[in-house]
Amino acid sequence: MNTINQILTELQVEKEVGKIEIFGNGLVNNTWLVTLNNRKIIVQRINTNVFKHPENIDHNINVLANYFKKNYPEYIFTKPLSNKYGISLFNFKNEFYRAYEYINNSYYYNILEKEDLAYEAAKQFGKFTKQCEGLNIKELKTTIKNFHNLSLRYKLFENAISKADSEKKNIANDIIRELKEKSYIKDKYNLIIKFNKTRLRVTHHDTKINNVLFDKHDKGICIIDLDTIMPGYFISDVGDMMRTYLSPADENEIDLENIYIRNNYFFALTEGYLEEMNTVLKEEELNEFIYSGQFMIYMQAIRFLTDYLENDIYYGAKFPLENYYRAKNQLTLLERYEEKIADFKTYIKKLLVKKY
Ligand code: GN1
Ligand code: MG
Repeated sequence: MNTINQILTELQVEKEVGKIEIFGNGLVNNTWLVTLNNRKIIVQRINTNVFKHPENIDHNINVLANYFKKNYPEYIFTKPLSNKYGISLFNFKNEFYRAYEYINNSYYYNILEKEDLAYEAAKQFGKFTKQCEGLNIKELKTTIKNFHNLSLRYKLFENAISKADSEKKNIANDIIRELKEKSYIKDKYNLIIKFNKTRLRVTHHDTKINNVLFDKHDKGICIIDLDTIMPGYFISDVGDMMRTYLSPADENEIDLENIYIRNNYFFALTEGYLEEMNTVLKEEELNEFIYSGQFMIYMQAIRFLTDYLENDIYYGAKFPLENYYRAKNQLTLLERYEEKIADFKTYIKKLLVKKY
């Protein structure tokens, strides 16, 4: 019996499997859509090179599901399906799987073509963190240690440079230099942490646009891909939205001309997020709102280039230079973003005076 059938048996789901398709375009886990007679199920295998303790993911999702059930019963929190013993994480031949009910009539986007969607998505992520304010973050586990620790990511990047083969290094020479020139972004991160300029909350850490489900009227239904929910900083969530909502081209775009920043998407995501989070964030955190974009785009550029130098062991690659091109893409995005900082500062200042 194949694994997917085994999972369906565990979950006591009728087993007329019509179709099994690879689903979505996540870089880390494997995901399948299973179409049954009258329902659809998502099955996912957790990448244990990345998530060394899948039980921590399971723990966090259970804590959150209980918390929402008690405090926000209307909130749609996508919990995996459980078997009759309440277990939702299955170990088959040392690989970890879980399954979700597919949410009917839901849609996701890889690239945004309407700013209202940026507003909606940002509101979803803001609302999530805001509603979690009543939960003691000590109840949650860390699913990936140092996941968004930019200081450590920078060290790993330097380490990868020193170990990489010279041919690879030659190809990447210009990007390596430019990323090193931008290490002030990492220095700023160190200061923010050292002086406690932001505090830990429940954050998602992967707020890219395809992690929000929308209904047919483009209203946000819920957030998905909950594996990296853990204690973290709002700059991760806001920054990843800026990284993935502002440009009309995504991280896989090779033609750098297509990468530019759409101001109206920045305004929309800022409004959506702050409508929820303005009462939660402290003034000194609001001051770092724009820095979030630099923080996450820079970190992603470093992560892609580190992976290129380390022979694509983390993200994999569909062609030899894929992660190199992705790093180049993110560096371009960062440059375009930094050109807008002055405008965005003026906008935020006005917004805060006008609204909050
Ligand atoms: C990974 O697998 P996916 O696409 O959900 C990564 C994110 C990166 C993203 C870049 C656990 O997310 O941090 O931003 O790729 N997740 C992990 O596309 O490393
Ligand atoms: Mg993810």
